[in-house]
Amino acid sequence: MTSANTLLAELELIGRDPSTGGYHRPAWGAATLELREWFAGAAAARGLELSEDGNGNQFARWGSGPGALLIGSHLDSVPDGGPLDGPLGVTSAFAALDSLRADGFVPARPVVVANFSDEEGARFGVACLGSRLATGAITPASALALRDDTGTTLAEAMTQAGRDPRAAGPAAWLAEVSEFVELHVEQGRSLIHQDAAVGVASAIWPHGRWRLEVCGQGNHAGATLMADRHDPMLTYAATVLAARRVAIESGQRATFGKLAVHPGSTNSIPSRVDAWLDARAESEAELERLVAAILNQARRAADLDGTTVSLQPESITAGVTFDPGLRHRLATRLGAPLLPTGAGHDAGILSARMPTAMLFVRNPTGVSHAPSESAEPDDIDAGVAALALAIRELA
Ligand code: HGY
Ligand code: MN
Ligand code: MN
Repeated sequence: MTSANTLLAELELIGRDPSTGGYHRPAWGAATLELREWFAGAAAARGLELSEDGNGNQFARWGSGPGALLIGSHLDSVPDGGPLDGPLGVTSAFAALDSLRADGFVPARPVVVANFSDEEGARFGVACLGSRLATGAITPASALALRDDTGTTLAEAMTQAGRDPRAAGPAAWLAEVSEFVELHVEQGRSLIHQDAAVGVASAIWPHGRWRLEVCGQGNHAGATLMADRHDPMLTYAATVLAARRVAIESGQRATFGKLAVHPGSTNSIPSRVDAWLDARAESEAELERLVAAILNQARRAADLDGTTVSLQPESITAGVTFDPGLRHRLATRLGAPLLPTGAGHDAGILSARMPTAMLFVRNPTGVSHAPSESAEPDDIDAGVAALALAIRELA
């Protein structure tokens, strides 16, 4: 019987940047292909039936027939991400099965462990690409045409990984699954404040990603008078500061975490700046207001700078209220608090097709999407025990 801590240690070096301790596990990259091999090995070691749908979502099945309980999470990461966002859910799923089987538990219906492909959307820009494709939340045509920063399409990346992109799209396995329970490291500090090792998700905030494109006039950094400039970097800078002010004033969240400056020359005024806005709010109306206010500020800055701006949505995720019956049943059975999250998850996408729930494991610092993301080994064990209890309760 292996604990989730032991299984996590097996993944420790895969895609790890020794200079930061962070992880680079983009979808269809070498690290995630190695992680797929690990997943296949973990399934084989437990006699679980391994399968993969046309979108790259991997499954390890215990038992046969319809009405399965799905557990698991994802193994890809954001650039320089932490060790737990995703992998904690997958390793805890295998560890929970191990502990149940060690106790002689036999589920009344199949239990399936999932490794969802490209949850972070870090490479192709759309979050939860594997579960969106499987549920029809995005069409194969638009997904396969998505390009990464090098211009490689998802179709090309899948082909290079030995997959057939023509198989991408709505998946048959959805008809055989009746609920999904995803365990995930908490990305925040609620459980610390509530002195609880495990929590149950109540909701996911609506959120999305927009590409801000600012066009100006490339020119010489030394020869161009300040009064004669149309510098897109200034418009971008004003927009970032405005986004922070608007988000603070409205109690929502706005982040510019990715930036591309063209041509990126030290002694040239840029001609164009592309920047990516991640905006999240407690309601759809608040999110709309937040993004509109940021665009308005960008346009005002552009008027002053003599530049032009556009803001294009790239990945939009509606708010999710987790199935009230299921979350209440788990919170009661586990004696765990309910808490909302500002982070998106595959469980959010699948909630459109079946009752889903999430279990959160306490994160002492709350930090995530950064190398220092952590959880205490005892809390990780508590998460596995909670997941095992949830499986007993549901399967
Ligand atoms: O970005 C998110 O909310 C999630 O971690 N993919
Ligand atoms: Mn994440
Ligand atoms: Mn995640």
